[in-house]
Amino acid sequence: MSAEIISVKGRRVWDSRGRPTVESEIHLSDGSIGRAISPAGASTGSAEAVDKRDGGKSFGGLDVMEAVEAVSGEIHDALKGCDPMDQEGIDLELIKLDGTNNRSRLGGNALVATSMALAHAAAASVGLPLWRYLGGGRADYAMPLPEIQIFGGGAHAGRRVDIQDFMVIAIGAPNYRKSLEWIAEVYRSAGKLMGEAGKLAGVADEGGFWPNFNANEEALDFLLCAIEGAGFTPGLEVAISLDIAATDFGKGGKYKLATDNKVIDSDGLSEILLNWLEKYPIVSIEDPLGEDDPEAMTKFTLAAGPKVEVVADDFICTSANKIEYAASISACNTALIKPNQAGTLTEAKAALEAARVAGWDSIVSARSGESEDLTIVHLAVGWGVKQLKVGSFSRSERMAKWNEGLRIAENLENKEFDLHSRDTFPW
Ligand code: 2PG
Ligand code: MG
Repeated sequence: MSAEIISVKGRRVWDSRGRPTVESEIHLSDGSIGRAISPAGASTGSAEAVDKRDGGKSFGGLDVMEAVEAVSGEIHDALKGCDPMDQEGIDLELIKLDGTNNRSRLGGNALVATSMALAHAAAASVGLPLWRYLGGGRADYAMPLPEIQIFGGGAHAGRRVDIQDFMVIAIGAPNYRKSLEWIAEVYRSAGKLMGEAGKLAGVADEGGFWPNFNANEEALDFLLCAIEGAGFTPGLEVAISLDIAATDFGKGGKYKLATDNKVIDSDGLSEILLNWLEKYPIVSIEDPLGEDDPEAMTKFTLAAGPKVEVVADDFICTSANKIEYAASISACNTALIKPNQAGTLTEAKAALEAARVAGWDSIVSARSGESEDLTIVHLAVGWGVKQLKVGSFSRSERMAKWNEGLRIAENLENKEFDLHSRDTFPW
C-alpha cells in the first residue's frame, strides 16, 4: 500500500441555486488531495439516496451541517488509515456505516461527496487524470455526446411549461468540440428568437431560457425554429431530446398538464408523446411516464420503437436492482446515471453495468443544483458512457463541465468521435 487516507474533512459550500451543499476533502499520506461537492436535484425520484437537510430555520431548513459533521466525524474516523485505491471497499464501508437503505442517517450527500473525493485523491496519488484512473487501463476512450438544454420547464422554471427539459443533441457533429460549437449557435439562435421575451424570461435552474409558452408543444416548435435559424438540418445535424419528468406532474396514472389545461391518463400522455415522436426529430425521451406507472412505460417503449432512446431517470434512480426490473419488463432502453441518486460511485457503476447487461445505452447526468465540481465529466469518459447531460449552455456550473470535456478531448486525438452514438441514431 503506497499511500493511506490521513483525513476526511467536510465543508459546507454553496450550490448554483445559492443553497448549502456538502464538500468532502480527503488528504492522503503522500500529500495527494481529492475534493468533491454533492449536487442536488429538484425533480427527484422517491427511491433516491436521501439528500440530508437539517430542517429548522437555517436557510429554509436546507442547511447541511449534520451531513458536513458526519464527513469530518464518523466518516473521517472510519476511513482514516484505509487504502485510497480500494474505491469499492471504501464505498461499501460508507454504506455499512450509514446503515440505512436510503442513506438517510449520514446523508447521501455526505456519502457521494466523499466517494467522489476519494476517486480524485486516488487519481492524484497515481498521477493520472481522473478519467484515465476511472477507465482503469482501457484503450477505447471516446467523448460522450453532449445533450444540452435550450428551454427549461417544470420544477426548474417555475412550471411555465410542464415538460422539464427541451434539449438538443448535435447528432451529425463530427466530434465533441464541433458539437459544442453547433449547440452554441442553436442556443444563440433560440435567444434571438425569444427577443425581448427571452431576455425577460431569464434563465432556468440549468441555464436554458424559460419563456412563457402557451402550450407544451409550442416549445417544440420554437426549438425547431432555433435549430433551423442556426442553419442546421433538424434530425440530420441537430436533433431534439426531451426530459418529460412525468413523475413531477403525474400520480397513479393521472397526469395534469397545467400549460395545456388538461388532466389525462397514461394512454392520453403516451399518445401526445408518440405523436411528438412522429412530428418532430426527437431522438431521446426521458421519464415519459411517472415512476409509479411501469406498465405504461413498457407500452410506450414498445410503441416508440428502438430508434428512440427511452430514458429512465426517476423510474430507476441509478439503482442496479431497479434497472434489472425495468429491463425484465422492457420498460425503457437507456439509463440515466446520477451518482448522487445512488450514493456512492461503486453503486452508480453497478447501475451502469446493469444497464450494459440489459443491452441499454447510458447517459451520465448532472443535477439541477450543481457546482464547479467536474467529476461527472470524468465519469462519462472514464466509464465509456454514450451521452453527457449537464443542463444548458450558460451558467458557469454548466460551462465548467462542457469546458472540462474540451480539455479531455484533446488527449483523445482523433478518437474523440463517438461512433457508437451515431450508429444508434439512425436519422
Ligand atoms: C433530471 C435532472 C436534470 P433534477 O430530471 O434529469 O435535468 O433534474 O436534478 O432536478 O432531478
Ligand atoms: Mg430527469
